[in-house]
Amino acid sequence: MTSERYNAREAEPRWQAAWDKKAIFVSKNDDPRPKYYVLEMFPYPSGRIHIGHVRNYTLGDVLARYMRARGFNVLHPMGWDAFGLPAENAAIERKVAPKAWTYDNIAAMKKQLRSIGLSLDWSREFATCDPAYYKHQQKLFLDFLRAGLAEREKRKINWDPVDMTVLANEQVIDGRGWRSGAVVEQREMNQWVFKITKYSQELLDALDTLDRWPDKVRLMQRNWIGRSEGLLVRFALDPATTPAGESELKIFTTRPDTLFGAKFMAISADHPLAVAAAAKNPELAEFIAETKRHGTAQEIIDTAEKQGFDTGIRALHPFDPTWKLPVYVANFVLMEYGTGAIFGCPAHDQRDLDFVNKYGLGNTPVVCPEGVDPKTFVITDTAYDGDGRMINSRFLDGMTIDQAKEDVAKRLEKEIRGNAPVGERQVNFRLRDWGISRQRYWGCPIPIIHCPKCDVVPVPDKDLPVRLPDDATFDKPGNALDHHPTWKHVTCPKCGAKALRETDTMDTFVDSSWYFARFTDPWNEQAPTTLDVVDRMMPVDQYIGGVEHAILHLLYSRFFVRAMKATGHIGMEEPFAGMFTQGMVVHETYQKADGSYVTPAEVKVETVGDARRATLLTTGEEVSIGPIEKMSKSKKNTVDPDDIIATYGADVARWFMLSDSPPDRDVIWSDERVQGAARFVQRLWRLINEAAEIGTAAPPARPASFGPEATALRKAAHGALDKVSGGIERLHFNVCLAHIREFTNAFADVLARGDKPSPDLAWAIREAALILTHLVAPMMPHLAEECWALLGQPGLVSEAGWPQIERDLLVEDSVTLVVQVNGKKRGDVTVPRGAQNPEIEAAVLALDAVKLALGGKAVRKVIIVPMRIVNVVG
Ligand code: ANZ
Ligand code: ZN
Repeated sequence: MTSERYNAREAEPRWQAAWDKKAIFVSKNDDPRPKYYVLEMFPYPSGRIHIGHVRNYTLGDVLARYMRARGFNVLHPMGWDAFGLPAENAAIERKVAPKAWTYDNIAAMKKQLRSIGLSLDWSREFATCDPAYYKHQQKLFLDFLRAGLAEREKRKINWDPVDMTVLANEQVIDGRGWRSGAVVEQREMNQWVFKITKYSQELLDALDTLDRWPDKVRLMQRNWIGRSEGLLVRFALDPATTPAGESELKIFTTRPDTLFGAKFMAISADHPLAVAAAAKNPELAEFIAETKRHGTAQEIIDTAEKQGFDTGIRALHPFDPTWKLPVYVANFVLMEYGTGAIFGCPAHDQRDLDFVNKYGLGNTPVVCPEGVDPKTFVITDTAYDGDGRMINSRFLDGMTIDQAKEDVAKRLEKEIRGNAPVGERQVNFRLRDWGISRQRYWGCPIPIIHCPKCDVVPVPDKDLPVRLPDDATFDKPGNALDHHPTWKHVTCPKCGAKALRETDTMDTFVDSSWYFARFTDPWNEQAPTTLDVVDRMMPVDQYIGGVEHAILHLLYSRFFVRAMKATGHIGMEEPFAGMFTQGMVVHETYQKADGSYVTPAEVKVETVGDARRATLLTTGEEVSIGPIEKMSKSKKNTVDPDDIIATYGADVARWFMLSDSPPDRDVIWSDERVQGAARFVQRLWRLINEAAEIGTAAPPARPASFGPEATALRKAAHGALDKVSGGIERLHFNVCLAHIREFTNAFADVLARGDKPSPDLAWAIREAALILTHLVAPMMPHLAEECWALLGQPGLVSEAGWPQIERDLLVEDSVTLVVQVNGKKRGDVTVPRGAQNPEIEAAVLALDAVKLALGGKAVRKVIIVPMRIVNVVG
């Protein structure tokens, strides 16, 4: 018997090499078996794999290995989301070319990924910064342009005058650029946009079909798309107060029922009426300029104090021309939504209430909650947005909200002013078209040429790819493509005049919006996809990634696939049939007395009594144990996958990642638990060694019958097989691991009995060892290969089929029936499966509870509902 320890460091690279040599994870597009596409969100090549990657890829790998064993043609590819700002920052800070930096990182991370033992098809690998990839992205852009799905549009953007770049809303902090600190300007600039709003309704409706997506992700997308039904209302303006040329104000409301609670009108700082009013009012002009400086990000608007400026203009109530409402310019009204103008009803909208309380405009409640006396119902600091009946609303009084909405809509639709109705029903979406222009070097060039004569000219398909120049320099702020001495100077493909290339590149979210489709045939040089292949291999059956991508990446991808369908590049709408969002890896934090953080590797944690105490390994200085938080560089609470793998091996890291919490929850990194996983590996190895030795004595053929001991073991083995199979399919990996541990314990008990097993038991022991090996193979593939070899099996467990479950071993031996006396439950009874009625009857009548309930009365009848209930009638 071997007592040798399992040596992961020696075994793991050996098995990785064996898998590579046989290319068993390479999937073929002409494989006739049913396909299964597992994909984890591909990484950004930042330089190193972090522990979150290990979790993400392990989850996908378990599923991929399992489905492969179940006989599917599994597609499990990997690539690199390789464009983006960090490469340019590296170029600025370290004077390395973005391309060199990126590919060095890819090489380093690929080596790390290999060390985890993932069953990836590397033959399909690509990086999105490869011209061989982005060439097709440029082709897709041009096809979208021809189909009206891409457009050039003037847009308001945040401009950082120091960094000379456009900033995303998230990069504007208190009105200043996040890097430069310069006051951000709002500029109108030509931007390329994808027309995602053409699909607003469809993207919303189809969410209902995505039944293998988390509800929370679908809800987030629903809110992001933000459909609302409402009414457009044209308010007439009092001519005596209104700048020349203006006569009405159009607003959008979802609450036309509250019209009689109106106290003011508010318009956006960008609204034409605001601009007109400011022309003769310098104070107003200053207020508008100040408001714009604050930026337009939703969060800024939501959190900033509500501020307004009375323009002096008065609007007339649509149901009462003598009722005049002041028109304010307000910082909380966005130009990009609805009409950029609202009427304010403070009693029923918190924002409006905050506003009137500041400016002393008062409020009138118009919806009264059921059961509250309208005479005493007042609103002070908290708006009421619940249900109720209309009050203080003339002809609407007594109606429900819905009735009032309908009544107002009907009346205003019928009322004609000028030659248009005053009210018009409208559906609005929050979703905006996707602006993809970025003033950056390290991104996919937009294949457009600007000609002084022909205006915007698409680069002809035959000239693709438009390649990034390798010799860009980064010594000036702004876009290196724009600074390049020659790159942008071209001749117009239409007329031959001197022309300029578009120097904006695409948002990197474009790169990740179709990579999953490219993986199906990355070898096609002619087109982005190969139709019959992409339609056979897509959709992704199980996509796995972080919830931080629940909105943008997943929504953009859903749009992109629709646009690809419209332009003939794929035959379906939805890219991801199943979506899973994994939790984070978290760790406690350690801080020295001076507040600086130290890494877990630098401290020793001890448990003294009930308390835990942490000290610095080097000096023994006590450090405080802080809260458990997401691993981050700033808090230094990270663990390095390389260290873990070097110390314990990849299988231990994988096992730990799977074992501790459900995969959609956060997992707390714990050294003790990792050591527990390491002990389990050794234990399993010892058990398989013992079993292997016993197994050599087992008869080669399956015995005709099994004794009770062998049967019990076989039941445990097949029971575990059944539960683990179902658990993997539902991604309940932590539950699977609990079943494996339970079965391992049962198996260890049998082996511990020590006496020479009968031939049938020896056979069952060998079977159990093989099943155990299969069960751990998706999670700890290296150890499983080692066990497989030890058990004398041919080939590799990674290419072996999943064991057949013997269903009759899953059937329980006994059944439990509910016992009733005169229809009332009095207990239950357990009898052998297949027991006959007289036997059941005797067992029931022998129960104390039954005797007690009968109270000496004679039994008139016993009714037996097979497998379920016994009713004694007395
Ligand atoms: C009057 C009113 C009374 C409103 C009330 C709400 C409650 P959703 O559901 O998101 O579509 N609104 C309209 N356009 C706006 C803009 N450009 N900027 C800021 N707010 C705007 O929201 C629609 C509601 O948001 C509209 O209904 C409008 O205020 C406001 F008791 O009109 B409501
Ligand atoms: Zn031209």
